[in-house]
Amino acid sequence: MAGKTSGTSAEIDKGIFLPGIITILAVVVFMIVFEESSKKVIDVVFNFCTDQLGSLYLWFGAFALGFCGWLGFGRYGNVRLGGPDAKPEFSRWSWIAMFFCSGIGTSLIYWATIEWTYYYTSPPFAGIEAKSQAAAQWAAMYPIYHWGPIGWVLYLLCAFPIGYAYYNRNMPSLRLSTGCAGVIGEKNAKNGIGKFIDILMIFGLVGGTGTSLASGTPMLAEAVSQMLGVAHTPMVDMAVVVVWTALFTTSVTLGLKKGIKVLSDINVIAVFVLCAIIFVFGPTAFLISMFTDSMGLMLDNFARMSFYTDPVGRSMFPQWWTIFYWAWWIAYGPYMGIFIARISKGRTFRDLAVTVTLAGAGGCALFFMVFGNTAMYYELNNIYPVLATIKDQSASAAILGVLHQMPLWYVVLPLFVLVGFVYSATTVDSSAYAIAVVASKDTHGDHEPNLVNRAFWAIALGAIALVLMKLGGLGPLKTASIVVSVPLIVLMGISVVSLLRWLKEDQADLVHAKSTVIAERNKKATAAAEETKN
Ligand code: NM2
Repeated sequence: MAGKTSGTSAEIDKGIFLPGIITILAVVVFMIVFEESSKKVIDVVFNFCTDQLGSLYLWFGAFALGFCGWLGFGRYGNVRLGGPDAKPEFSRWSWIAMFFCSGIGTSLIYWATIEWTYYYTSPPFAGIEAKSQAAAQWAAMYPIYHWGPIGWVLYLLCAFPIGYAYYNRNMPSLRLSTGCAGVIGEKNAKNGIGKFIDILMIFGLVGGTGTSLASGTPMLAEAVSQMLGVAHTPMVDMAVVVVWTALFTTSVTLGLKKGIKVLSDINVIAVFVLCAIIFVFGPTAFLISMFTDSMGLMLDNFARMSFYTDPVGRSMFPQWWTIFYWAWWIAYGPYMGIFIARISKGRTFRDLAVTVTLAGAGGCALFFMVFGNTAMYYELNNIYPVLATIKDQSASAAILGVLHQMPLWYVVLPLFVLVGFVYSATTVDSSAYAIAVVASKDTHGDHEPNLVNRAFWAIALGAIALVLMKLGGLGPLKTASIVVSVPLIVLMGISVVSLLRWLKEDQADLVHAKSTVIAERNKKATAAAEETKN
């Protein structure tokens, strides 16, 4: 049933909006009141998920890669969201900027600078000695893998069923439940089961964005304090979250085209300038050479890493890193599916598969090449003690220390702060937008979700991060978002089966459309040949 829409805004679907808020509030309050016991429960569940179910994540990651590859290059590669004649709504540049900035937050620059340190000191695979040459090479490569193609296809997977249901099968809303409709039935997708699915997706996202905001906050607060020459107090942390909330609430209130798109465009330019400065004025030859080496190491070991569980040594490396990462990508998966689908009308399956995977993984790799390898260069050449600073002070202090060593640091630091702010703002504004889309009745045409709906979720996401940070209860929420990823795997799987059913059903039409195009082309070719003959 299509919802009533007024002007250019879509009516709020109270059936999702209210239970969504109530569930989130209930969980947050529960976690605050029963902090200790909820931490314990969640820890047990978390360990169970990563350890006992670890292989499931790895299989799912590999499956997503194979499936997206098949969709892109198999017989459905030419299927276009919105039908054969649909035109893209956004330029290629803005499209890439938007999906990249919506899926990646400030944590990229955080991890890009220091992820390698963990692998350098506790390397994967038996026989690689800590802090050895081999450890350095694996340490430079592994983060690129964790932020690489498998992560991006986990983001992309749901975009196919959700986008196809919305644009090609004309279902009224962009929701995970709609993406599952081919299996659970359209009726169930609209009633309790569907609502449960959507609330689960919202919940995963609240945890995910809360984590992003809270992990980026100390780093940015440290940077701001250094720039302004003030002490890094909890007040600075709070001010960072408040500025952030103002930024992404403004962006999401302005809407997709005037807010989110503009902020993403600005971000990508700032990021390129930042990376270019470090690349050109930094240890360029080392960056290129280490990156090249990483590519070889990754290509050589892609399958090994994708199925590495360390069943005998039980170092927990795969569980704490690869599996945890896959779960984190999955927690964002349905949201990214909705968001990518929303901005991808007029794009073919092939375009989606190739561009999202390559541009996404390539963009992340650029950061690791520039930030991570520069930090590693400083450590290996005794220019700055990254490892010791992390141990004695904090990861944020080490990141700032690395920045201070960088060429043109007085330009780099403010740019870093700008990018840091905008990066998570573009993640949270699109998250708030996606939740608002899910909590709307009908967003077809130019109908954006209601203004109150959009602004509400933006402020709510900021407020939750703030409350939890202040209470120190973010750990459980972060873990909870990982735990939610288990049912999300099942739901993402169901949405894939839905898509296959729809494609099969519609195949007759597709084959017909294709043969019409071929017949048309043949006719034109014959006519042209006739003309040349005459
Ligand atoms: N992922 C890409 O804060 C962020 O960067 C959000 C993190 C899932 C590891 C995404």
